[in-house]
Amino acid sequence: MRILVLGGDGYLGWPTALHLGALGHDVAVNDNFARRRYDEEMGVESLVPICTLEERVTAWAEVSGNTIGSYVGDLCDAPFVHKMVGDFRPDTIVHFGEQRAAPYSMIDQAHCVYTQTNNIVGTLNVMYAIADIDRDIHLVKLGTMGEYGTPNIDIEEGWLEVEHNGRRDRVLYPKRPGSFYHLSKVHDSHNIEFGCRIWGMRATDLNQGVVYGADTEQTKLDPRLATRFDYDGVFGTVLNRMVIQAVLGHPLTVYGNGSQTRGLINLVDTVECIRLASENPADRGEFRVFNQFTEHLSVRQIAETIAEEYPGEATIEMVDNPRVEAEDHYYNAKHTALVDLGLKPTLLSMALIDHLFEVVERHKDRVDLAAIMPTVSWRATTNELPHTSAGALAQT
Ligand code: NAD
Ligand code: USQ
Repeated sequence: MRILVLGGDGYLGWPTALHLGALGHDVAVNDNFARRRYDEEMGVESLVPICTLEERVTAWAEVSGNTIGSYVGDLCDAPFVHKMVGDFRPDTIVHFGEQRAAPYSMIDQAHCVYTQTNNIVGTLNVMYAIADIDRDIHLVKLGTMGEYGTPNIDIEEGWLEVEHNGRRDRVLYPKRPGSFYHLSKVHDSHNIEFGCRIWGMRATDLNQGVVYGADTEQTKLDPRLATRFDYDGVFGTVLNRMVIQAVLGHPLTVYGNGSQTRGLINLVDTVECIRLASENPADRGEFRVFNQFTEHLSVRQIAETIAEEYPGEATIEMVDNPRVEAEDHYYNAKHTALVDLGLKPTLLSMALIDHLFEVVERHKDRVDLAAIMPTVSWRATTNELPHTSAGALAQT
């Protein structure tokens, strides 16, 4: 299968490209390196050192004997996207290529507008390229569990059967997300569902939970194949951050009372879910939604698990929640579709956490302690971050 991975230089996109390549698929990646520029803007770096895309692709050819093609360019550039899709002629497009940090989107107006423009326009350009070039191309799009928010009813996989005033219908599950970033994913989902209806596109929207983990079978083969690992208060995600905090002797930062519950998934399962979705495409005209996570834990449970497992001393600090989010809430989200396709979940275990401690120990000298505490408040419309003119950097 020919698979084009958009955002293929990122935390998830790069290991996915390697996983698909290792399984014999013909893979190319696209990226505009926006993520590397957010690092410059924030003054931070990935904990694990990462090579340039060119070096990564060369290393993969040396290690595996396989080629990964690369298309460097911005998904917001419509002619570029059309040319890339027409040139590579993929069977499947896996779309990771968006600004993905909720705090980044909440810094100020410029970062909000940049995030929504980048994500929504990029996705529309991909949809138009598919519609014009080949409507059989299967779009596998990364969405997020955060699209649903925390409703007081069970969360279904994308669709909801509703009975209202004696009539029934199947509707898109109502969304109530918690940041302008998460909202960009909701807008994408609605646009893609519309594309499936009007153009007969085939699409799978993967509503993924918070990812944790540092490596996969392929990224471990050579240090040049490593993927990024973020820990800062803007781009670091909760479990990865808490592992680093434990190793550094920094208190584990639980926001609010820590009862807020999230779906989690290990990086090795992410790449496998993408394979399963790609190899089992949606039907023509079908907007298929899978909830992509393997277990759910409250933030406090995550902190307690890491603190208990850490061989040294680890303390937990309840930090004033910088976000506006429900802390005590109902949570029961379905996630059976990927298991039905063959996913064998990798659950959080001592072995996995111990491995993460080892990775962090190896690179802990690279951590900037000043970047750990949260700096972005959901309540403010401006803040004290040094750079507030987003996008300027990201789009150069
Ligand atoms: P990432 O920021 O590491 O990777 C995204 C990549 O997309 C980056 O390399 C970036 O440079 C690229 N990109 C952004 N805008 C682009 C544009 N206009 N043109 C071309 N490339 C562009 O993020 P990630 O953690 O790998 O996440 C990938 C996707 O998965 C995102 O869409 C994210 O919303 C989704 N997701 C991530 C998580 C998680 O915990 N990391 C969880 C659920 C969903
Ligand atoms: N949290 C803490 N302490 C921290 C960091 C976070 O308590 O130090 C809490 C947050 O308040 C939130 C939860 O942990 O309640 C998750 O925060 P996060 O930063 O790990 O994840 P989130 O902002 O939701 O975003 C991440 C990815 C995003 C993806 C999303 C999946 O950055 O791309 O879409 O996870 S989900 O959460 O299912 O929407």
